[in-house]
This record gives sequence, C-alpha cells and structure tokens, in this order.
Amino acid sequence: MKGRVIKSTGSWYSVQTDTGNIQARLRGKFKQDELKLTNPIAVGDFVLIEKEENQSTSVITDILPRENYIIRKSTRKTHFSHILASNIDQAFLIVTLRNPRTSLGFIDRFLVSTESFRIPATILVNKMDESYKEKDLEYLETIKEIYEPIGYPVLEISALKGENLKEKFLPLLQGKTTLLSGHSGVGKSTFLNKLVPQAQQATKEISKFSAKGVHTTTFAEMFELGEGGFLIDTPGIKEFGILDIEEQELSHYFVEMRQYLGQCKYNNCKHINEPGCIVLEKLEEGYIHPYRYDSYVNILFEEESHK
Ligand SMILES: Nc1nc2c(ncn2[C@@H]2O[C@H](COP(=O)(O)OP(=O)(O)O)[C@@H](O)[C@H]2O)c(=O)[nH]1
Ligand SMILES: [Mg+2]
Ligand SMILES: [Zn+2]
Repeated sequence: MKGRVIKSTGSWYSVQTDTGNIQARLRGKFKQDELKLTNPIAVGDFVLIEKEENQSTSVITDILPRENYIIRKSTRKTHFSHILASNIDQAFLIVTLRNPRTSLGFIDRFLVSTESFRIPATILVNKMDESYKEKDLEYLETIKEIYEPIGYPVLEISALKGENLKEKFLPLLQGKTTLLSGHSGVGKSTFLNKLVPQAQQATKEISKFSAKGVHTTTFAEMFELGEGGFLIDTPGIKEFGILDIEEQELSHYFVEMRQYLGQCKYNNCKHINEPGCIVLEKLEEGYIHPYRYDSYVNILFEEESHK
C-alpha cells in the first residue's frame, strides 16, 4: 500500500493512506544513495508499507524517489545531514526583524537550498503587530529592496494578531505541500495553528534573556489543510547545510546571477576577481545587490573550507 509520511518520531512513522493514518516502522537498513543521513525517512516521503504478519503493525518496505528535499547539517554527527522534509511544492520562510532578528545570510542560504530544486519561495515577515524602531523598519525596507525585484514575494504578516489570515493564505496553499521554515521563535507554529486550528502545535515564549527562542518542535510534522494541501512545520533551524553544490554551480542558485552566467571571459569563473567577469561588472553597475553578492562569497568560501 502506498502512503505519505506525515510524522516521524525517529522510530515510528505516521503514514497517511487512503484508508487512514497507519503507524509504521522501518525494518532493517535502508539503502540511501550518496547522502549521509541521520534519518532514512523524512516527512513528506512517499512510501510503500506492508502489514506485518500476525501483528497489528506495519512496516515501510520501500521509499519512492524524492522529487526534492530540504536538508540541514546534523547537529550531532559531523558530515551527516538531516532531511527536514521532502516532495515540497513551495516554501515559506518566516523571518522577523527582532526577537529573533533573521540575518540576510540566513535568508540567502535558505534560498540557495530552495533554488537548487527550483522550489518557489516566499518571505513572510512576521510580528508586524509589534512597534519597531526606525533601525528595524529600515531593515524591513532592505529586505523588500533586495528580494522583491529578484522574484521572491515579501509579505508582512502578524501570525498572532493578523485578521483573515486563513482567507489570505488558503488560496496560496491549496493543493500544495508548503514548507514553513525559519529560526526558532519566528512564529511558524503560531502561523500554522491559525491555518490549521486542529494542529495545536505548541508555541513558546522566547526567552528574553537569549532572544534565541527555545526548541518546541523537535520533528518536522505535516498537517493537512481542510481544503486540500499540506503545511509542514519544522523545528527551528540555526543553519542550512548547503550540500553537494559545486563551486561553479553556486551562482546558478542566485537567481539574479543566473541570467549572466556563461558570459564571463573564463568559463570556470568564480566571480571573485577574474578579469572579464560579467557578475562583477553587473555588481558594479548595480544590477546585483551588494548584500547578495556578499552572501554568495561567504557561502562559496565556507563551502571551500569544508572540502
Ligand atoms: N507579537 C507577535 N508575537 C508572535 C507572533 N507570532 C508568534 N509570536 C510569538 O513568538 C513566540 C514564538 O512563536 P512560535 O510560533 O512558537 O515560533 P516557532 O518557533 O517559529 O514555531 C511565541 O511567544 C508567539 O506567541 C506575531 O505575529 N506577533
Ligand atoms: Mg514551532
Ligand atoms: Zn564571473
């Protein structure tokens, strides 16, 4: 029987099938291709399950090929990764101006991960019901100035106090699997609870002391929208692992650079200081935002240092 993994506790998986949700476990080892993973099965995976003989339980016998996935570096095992979710149609990155402040570097790393699978991404700036200092509002303007022109919608919301959130978002979510992502404490669970009241995800006050947010969601979990479609709540993420991206490939995942690629003088150009580099030329002319270029360089050198 075919189904989709909607929840994982590490050893048990809830699999949604045509005949309801079934608890299943894994038997034996699963062969994973090149990736070194801490979790063989992720939320969003399509799997085949079988009833165990003489028992009321089921086992996952096979996993269908993943269309895409979002991954992060394992916090416990070096060189291992953890798949947050798979088979995603679109991603909503929830960011906040303060408590916690989401950095541009974090946003760009996320967008590189989604671009590598051409997953459309939207940036939701949450907690807009709060009153902000000028400095924070300038940051909001910077976010809009950087991301809107290159095709990422930037929407201001209040997951806590916003009116008509359901009416506004359901049309965007219908029939799709949407990943909710962002740092701990930005309001992912609050947003989800507004859209899927029966989700009842725990939300947590941010510790005022660290302003970093405490982990409340430990595993990604998928929730069905009454109207069709799924929302995936993920645990707060500190950093996205960008994996298996070759140096030459990285610029392909910066949408605004993509159009110029192939026009540099050297075809192995890394766009750092090479003569005849079109990316540097466009940066100079103002067609590429300097902050985005900074992120590009940071990711490039960080990845190099891991090799
Ligand atoms: N002022 C305000 N607080 C919010 C908003 N959304 C979430 N919060 C608060 O931020 C904290 C963290 O929210 P939570 O949903 O647990 O964040 P998560 O870690 O991303 O799931 C909680 O105290 C929420 O009440 C919002 O739109 N405005
Ligand atoms: Mg949460
Ligand atoms: Zn170049």
